[in-house]
Amino acid sequence: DPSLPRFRLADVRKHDAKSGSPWVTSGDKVYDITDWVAAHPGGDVILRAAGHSIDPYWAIFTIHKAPHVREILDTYLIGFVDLADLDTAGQPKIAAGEALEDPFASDPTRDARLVVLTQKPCNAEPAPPQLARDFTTPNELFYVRNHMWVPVVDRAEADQHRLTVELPDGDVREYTLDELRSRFRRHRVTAVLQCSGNRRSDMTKAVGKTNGLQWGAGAISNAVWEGVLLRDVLADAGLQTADWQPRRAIGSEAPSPPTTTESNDGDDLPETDSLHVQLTGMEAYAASIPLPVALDPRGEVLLAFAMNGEPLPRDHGYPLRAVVPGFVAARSVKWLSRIVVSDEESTSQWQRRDYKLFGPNEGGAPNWDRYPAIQEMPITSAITGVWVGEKAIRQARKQGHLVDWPPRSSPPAMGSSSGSNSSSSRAAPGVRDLPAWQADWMESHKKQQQTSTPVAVTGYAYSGGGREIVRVDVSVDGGRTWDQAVLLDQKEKAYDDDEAKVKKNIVARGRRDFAWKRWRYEGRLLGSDGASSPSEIIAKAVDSAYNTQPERHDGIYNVRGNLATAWHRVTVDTSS
Ligand code: MTE
Ligand code: MO
Repeated sequence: DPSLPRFRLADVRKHDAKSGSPWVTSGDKVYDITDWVAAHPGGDVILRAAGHSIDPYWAIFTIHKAPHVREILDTYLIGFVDLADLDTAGQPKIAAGEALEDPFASDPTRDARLVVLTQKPCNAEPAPPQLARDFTTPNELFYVRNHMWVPVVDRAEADQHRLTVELPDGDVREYTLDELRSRFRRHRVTAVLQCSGNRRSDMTKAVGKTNGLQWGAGAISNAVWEGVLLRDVLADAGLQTADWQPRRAIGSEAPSPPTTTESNDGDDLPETDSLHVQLTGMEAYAASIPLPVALDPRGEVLLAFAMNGEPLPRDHGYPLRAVVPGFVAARSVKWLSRIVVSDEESTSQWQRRDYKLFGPNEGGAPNWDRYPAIQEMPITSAITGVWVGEKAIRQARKQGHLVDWPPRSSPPAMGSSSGSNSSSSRAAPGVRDLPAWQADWMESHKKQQQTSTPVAVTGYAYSGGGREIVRVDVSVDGGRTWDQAVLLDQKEKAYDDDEAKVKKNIVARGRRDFAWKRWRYEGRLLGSDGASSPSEIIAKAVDSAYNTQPERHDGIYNVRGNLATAWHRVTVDTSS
């Protein structure tokens, strides 16, 4: 509309975030976003651009935001930038000394050891040798998956960080971080966070193009989270549903059983099953989980403020984040500022679009509503280190990659393909006591041992929903033969064949385990005639429900490359 006025940039600059009447520009257009900010819960995002161009932000948002957002912005158009302030390309001139607004300028610095996929926003994963070296990932090595910039919360003001809780009846409660810490029972849970895009690059290599960040096997990490239980906070806020009446007293282990008495007036209340908990971060990222997940008396959905004994690092949600153990990490909303219990899922594209799985043939413009959002995670595993040959293995030990290797006092028993499962080797019976065919076999096996190359392999395995990893199968010959890896327990010591420990392991299977299991394997690569050749090393895991991984990526291929969980394969060339 040419009848609209033109504004000098100097005037636009005055309409900053503090002005009470914020404006932004896009190209040569000027928008008054005052009403937008008032109407949108995530309106403070756009406020970051107030007085300036929204285009640098737009570049970030177009990754995810639908064109309809632009249409909304167009309704706030009030005019154009004065011709005197436009360059020859029709873009607002940036005055000397006026830096182009960088939304990421206040992002924290990251550990140099992280493998960076994108800098702005930051997406980075630990490199394989460090990935599963420790049971709990050091905070500075924990993978980072940001959709936007890192919100700035001043250390001095963190205690006053506000969490808004809105209930289905419209009631709103506010908690400061300080209140959450002091008024609620603290809870600790060791849990993996894993992005649905973990190992996406494996699927791409095996099948073809996938959309999204091409993660290696490092979009997963494990930490001890500390915070308060979401269900305690919801109870305190006064949430009631037809089949769930909370005990008000904080510290109670479980909510009271459903009551059917008239006096509870339960008829007017919504059913738990029909509700969702929407979680929104300070930079407007949002997602949701079904309410029953939050209320599960065995559940451990946390509002976390600490990670591995330290305040949350900024990249991981400082000062408050949700942690939904066993679920896709996209639900563990960082920089948490708002919770809404609603009769619908979060309307964000991170809930309704990005984290869904279509069939291998369903590309193009899929019907987004056809399938549910990814919530509980399936099983996966990965190889994080392979060392071939005595020398390399010795070096790996020195470098600490195999520090928690099961102690071995004597060489592996003959007849066991690797001996890696036994720390106390049984003595092999004397060759002369055996039938001839077996003695022959032992001889040839011995020869193979001499002509083959030792290999050490490390990795992790994880399953969602609290299902514990019970077994990891490893093949060093492309899947012709298999052996079992040694699972390391949480105290970083290896299980061994000791009867009592095996029993302990089995008993433990009844419980829920939200952590990963790291594993170690030691075997031998057999070349034909003792000659070395490329070998394919494969790992696949089994969980307590006997779920296992698909053999190939073809069958689970999806255009977004989500949940790339097929057997993990690494080819090693032993000819050098
Ligand atoms: N929360 C906010 N506020 N913003 C985000 O971009 N990314 C989500 C989730 N929570 C995200 C978020 C996704 S997709 C993942 S995989 C995890 O955070 C990553 O958590 P991490 O960076 O602590 O590893
Ligand atoms: Mo993610």
